[in-house]
Amino acid sequence: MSDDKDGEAINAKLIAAKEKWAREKRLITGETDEAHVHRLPPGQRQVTNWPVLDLGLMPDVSKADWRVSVDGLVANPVTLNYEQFLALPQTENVSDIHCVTKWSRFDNLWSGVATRELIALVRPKDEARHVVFHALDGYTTNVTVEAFAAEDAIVAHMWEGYPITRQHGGPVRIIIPRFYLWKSAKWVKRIEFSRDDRPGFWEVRGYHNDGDPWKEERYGPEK
Ligand SMILES: Nc1nc2c(c(=O)[nH]1)N[C@H]1C(S)=C(S)[C@@H](COP(=O)(O)O)O[C@H]1N2
Ligand SMILES: [Mo]
Repeated sequence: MSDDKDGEAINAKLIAAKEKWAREKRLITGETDEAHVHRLPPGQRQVTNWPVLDLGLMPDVSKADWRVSVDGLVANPVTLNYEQFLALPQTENVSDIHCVTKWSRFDNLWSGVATRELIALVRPKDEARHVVFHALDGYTTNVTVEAFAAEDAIVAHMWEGYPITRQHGGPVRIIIPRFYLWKSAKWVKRIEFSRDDRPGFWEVRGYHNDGDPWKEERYGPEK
């Protein structure tokens, strides 16, 4: 009997505590960003490996032979070799990647050059609105200059502290975490600023032009 009473007393205490939390709105973070409320975009599942997806050509370029041009509608076009690329200010960031084939991988550590650093170097002209990535396998993909300039966008040469492998686009690839991974060109050789939008390899084959995983922009509007 007295056990029951103790139990009730404890319950009443717990309930009162939770009621107090509710009144105080305890545990509410104030974050309204979708990415923090639901970390997995709609239709995605989490993986812990890193699948390889590409056209299957897998260019094999050594660091000694690798070059990247950043050009088009810019005041100061440049072509950098690997050594010059590494001499630019380096940055690290952590981001989640989301593939249109429905896998997402959380917490990837990238090292490389922030896209903002490249923008500061080449100084895009006012008319530049779009960026086209050209890769060594002939692949292209397009983003807006605004998307290219995102704080977490990076021209990466390391993943988790290791050089990015050939399979994943090494020596150097683009990472733009806010879009599906098809926007992140592997084996990048040219970053071109342009006035007009130029849909890339998958964008002209039915993929969405923007590719925001949070809006599930997998495929483009019907034509
Ligand atoms: N150069 C190049 N970049 C590319 C591709 C490609 O075929 N060639 N495929 C894209 C697609 S569709 C995806 S899903 C991602 C896959 O990157 P991962 O193989 O490192 O996972 O690379 C993107 N970047
Ligand atoms: Mo993809």
